[in-house]
Amino acid sequence: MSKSKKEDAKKPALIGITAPKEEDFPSWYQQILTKGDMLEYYDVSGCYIMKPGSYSIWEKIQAWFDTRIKDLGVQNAYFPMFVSSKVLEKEKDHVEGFAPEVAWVTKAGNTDLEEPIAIRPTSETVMYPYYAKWIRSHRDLPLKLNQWNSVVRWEFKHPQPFLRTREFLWQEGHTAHLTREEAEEEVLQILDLYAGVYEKLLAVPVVRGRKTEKEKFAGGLFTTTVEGYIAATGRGIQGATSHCLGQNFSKMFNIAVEDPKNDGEKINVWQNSWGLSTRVIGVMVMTHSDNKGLVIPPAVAQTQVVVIPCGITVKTTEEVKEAIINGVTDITAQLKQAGLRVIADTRDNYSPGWKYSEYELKGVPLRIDFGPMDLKKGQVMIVRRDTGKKDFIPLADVATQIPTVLDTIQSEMYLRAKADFDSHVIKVTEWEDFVPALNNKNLIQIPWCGVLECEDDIKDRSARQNLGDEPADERAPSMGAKSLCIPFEQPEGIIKGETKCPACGRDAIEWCMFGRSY
Ligand code: 86X
Repeated sequence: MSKSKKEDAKKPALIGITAPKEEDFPSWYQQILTKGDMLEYYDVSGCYIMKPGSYSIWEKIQAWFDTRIKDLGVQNAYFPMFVSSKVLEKEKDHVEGFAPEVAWVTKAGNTDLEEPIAIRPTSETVMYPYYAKWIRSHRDLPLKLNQWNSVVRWEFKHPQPFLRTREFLWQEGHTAHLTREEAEEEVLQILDLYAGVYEKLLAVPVVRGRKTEKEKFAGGLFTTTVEGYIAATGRGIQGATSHCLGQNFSKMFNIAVEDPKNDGEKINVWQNSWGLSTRVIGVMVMTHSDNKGLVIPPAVAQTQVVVIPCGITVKTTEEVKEAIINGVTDITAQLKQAGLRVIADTRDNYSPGWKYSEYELKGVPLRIDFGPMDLKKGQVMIVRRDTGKKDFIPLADVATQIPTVLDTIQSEMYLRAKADFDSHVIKVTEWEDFVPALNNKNLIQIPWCGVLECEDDIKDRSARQNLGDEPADERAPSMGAKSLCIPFEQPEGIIKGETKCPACGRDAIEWCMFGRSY
């Protein structure tokens, strides 16, 4: 005992989160990630190290999504990360707006390359020339390939771990179909899987919808999206996108087959592309975590349960001590047997209190304490990370009840986040209510006219009304509102020819969700 006391004295005190989420969100986010052991800063701006604490979450997402896209007939492949300038620029229109973000390799050692080589910011131009080569007959369709890779976009906006990084991990799926109907069906199937990643795995609610013409991927026909909400900042965030590309790319890259019905007629294939990135982890962290540290939903937590021996003092007999350690080992084995991800922390050079703080920081969903009193009563104490609520469970029921408790945590985390999101989506029908609602950290739905100029106007007016001299960046509340999506689930209340768009007075067509956004 005296030995471990001494060791304790040498250990640096565990410093918890010192920036409150409500008062200094940027510092809070930084502390949560580093002290929660998810992330390490790096000396290239906009690049971060994903430690096992976050990478394991990505692996869970990969496993879930990968299984489901394979059920849809998608296969994984890997294409090179380098793109020749000739190929990248082949597709001028698509690349034009993005050109400033493309990173180039210009040298090998001290020698200049003959031609600079781009690093993929996305893989359309890398993949589609080979789609043209591989797709020769309608029998080669559908072609459905996905890759799990990283891409590089050299952005100059303020970087943020997970949300905006210069290199990020994602999956990009690219499929080719004979018919428009088949392509469109897949767009929505994938969007549902994206919603599933958020709602089922990360316990984060999203709104499914379609991007406006202004916000869609310009290279495609239409873009569907899942939109999230960061309650702490009141900003919307694009969660993932599933695009119906139509025939734009297939015409450009000459991806065509002969019509199986009409002899000899050439048909350009119908394409989709869809992507989900490690941004999801940032959204999850911002949604659930608190001033004690990370709060990770059980479905993706690397460790779902930690079992800690408690109440051992100098007065505890060897016999009781041994019985407690054996109990902890047994509980752990039973939970492992029940299929849970569980660890026992039997280190004797850390106090239980120190361990509690550590697992709170790391966001382990459930803690089990086992001490002399529990031994006597044949029970364990459980403590939920999300609510802090304590409860007792009979030792004999641990293997059956703990999985249920984890399911409860998962669904209650989702329901709390959903209630928060729902209460911050405000329907506005008078312009005068728009900016005040925005300033109260809401997203806004308006009966909208669908006109591009009106959308530009809304952005300008919602920015300007917040006079002041802050820059229109990241931290500035004066940033204008963008359209986030036209939700698939439309509220009632638009009467054709009667209901007016509150921003411009034209006839409203459908409800559109606007907000400040990431
Ligand atoms: C748009 C479109 C699409 C496959 C997805 O959203 C899902 C997965 N791709 C990506 N996009 C670009 O096309 C793009 C192109 C260049 Cl050259 C760039 F530097 C940045 C880009 N960013 C987004």
